[in-house]
Amino acid sequence: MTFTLPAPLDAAEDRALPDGSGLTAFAGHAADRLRRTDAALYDLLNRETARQNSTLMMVAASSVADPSVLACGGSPLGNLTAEGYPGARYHGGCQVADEIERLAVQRACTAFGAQDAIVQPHSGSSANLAVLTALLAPGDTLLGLDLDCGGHLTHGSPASVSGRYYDAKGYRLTRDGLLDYDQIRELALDHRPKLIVAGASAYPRTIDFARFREIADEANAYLLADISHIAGLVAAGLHPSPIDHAHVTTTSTYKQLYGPRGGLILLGRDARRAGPERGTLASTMRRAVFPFTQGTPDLASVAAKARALHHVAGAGFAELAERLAEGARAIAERLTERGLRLVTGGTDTHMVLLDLRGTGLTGDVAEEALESCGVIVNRNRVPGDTTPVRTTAGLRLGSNTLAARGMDRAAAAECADLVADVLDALRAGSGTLPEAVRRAARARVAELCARHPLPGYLA
Ligand code: DSN
Repeated sequence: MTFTLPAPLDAAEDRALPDGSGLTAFAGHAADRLRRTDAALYDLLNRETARQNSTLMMVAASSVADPSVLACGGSPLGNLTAEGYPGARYHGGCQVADEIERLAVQRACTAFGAQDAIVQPHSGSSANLAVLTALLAPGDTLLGLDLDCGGHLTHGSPASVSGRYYDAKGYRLTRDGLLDYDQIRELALDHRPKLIVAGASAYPRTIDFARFREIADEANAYLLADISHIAGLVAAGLHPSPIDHAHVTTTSTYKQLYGPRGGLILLGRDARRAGPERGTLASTMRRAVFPFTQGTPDLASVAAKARALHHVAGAGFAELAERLAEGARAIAERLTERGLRLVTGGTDTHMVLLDLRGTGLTGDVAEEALESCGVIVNRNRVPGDTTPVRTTAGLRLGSNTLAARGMDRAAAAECADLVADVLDALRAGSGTLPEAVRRAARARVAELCARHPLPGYLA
């Protein structure tokens, strides 16, 4: 691919907006400037927008942010350098940013019933690493769900700092793919970890955070709850909340919170208890983010979090969360009726994990065939999987974006039928999808997307 350098705007074109034009004019002006100065990038961004509009996003770790969230992220606030926290910055010019960050903190606390929140982490992973570095010394023991059983890289995988710099032990699942609290307790009492992580990237069932806290207390460990995948269900009261059970809770903001790329650290009843060194647990977490593991925050992203959290704390969010839980149940039921095997046999969340063992298919082949039809999912390892990580014996599906499109149970079941039809044809074709099946599936995707457009997006 060759690129030509964009031509600079001539003086007549390179005009500023008149004073008082406001953000609405700025956004249009900014996009127009991009179009005129960098057609290649402008076209790529347009293509990506069109792709999102015209495909069924069923990746469980994703969602779609309201355009007003994206507007915050693209605002001139992103120009501000502002290390520190509201009222205690290391740079001037932060009066407005301070108000915005305080608003984000207040909305995070309201949405989750938390006592305190840190809204600066650049991602869920950054939030987790900040917590680990604040509560553990290098070499200390932590106990998290094994990556192969659905844990996250930052929960102790040797591929991450969390497994390289700490002595990471992993708990596994029962034969039915469920968390085994007796085993977790046994491991906690044997290894005496300083921190236990409750949370997962690929676990479709309810997590008993109260039980985790009992185990952590018995083992004299901190409990970190990572609710990245289920934060929306937690906020809506459709999954038990860890906020007052865990010492610290983390989440990313771009999954079930329908927010920007970013993370949050939340504290409940333990916020004011003493931290491991000085100050409270809350002030320890604040220092853990800045200056310990991050520098300047992305305040445009903080504003976008504030916008998304306003929605999460608002009246309409429970309906959306209900729809995504219903949608996932409908997908699980329909796939089961169609003869496919699900890890744990179903779901309590937005997530459905398909176990492809015995079908002759692998996750990579299934993912690629579905994508060629406009259905976006991700290959995922399933408990007991012996395939390489980029092959996998499973698929992970989720309902976050379908719910945002307004899809009810029936529409979600249609999506599941589409998935099952493609997988059936792929099996019959020994891993090759017949062109006629692909064409028919694409037409169904186009029809579903047209019937349920992404709210607020360009058609
Ligand atoms: N944590 C990764 C996942 O679950 O896919 C990315 O968000």
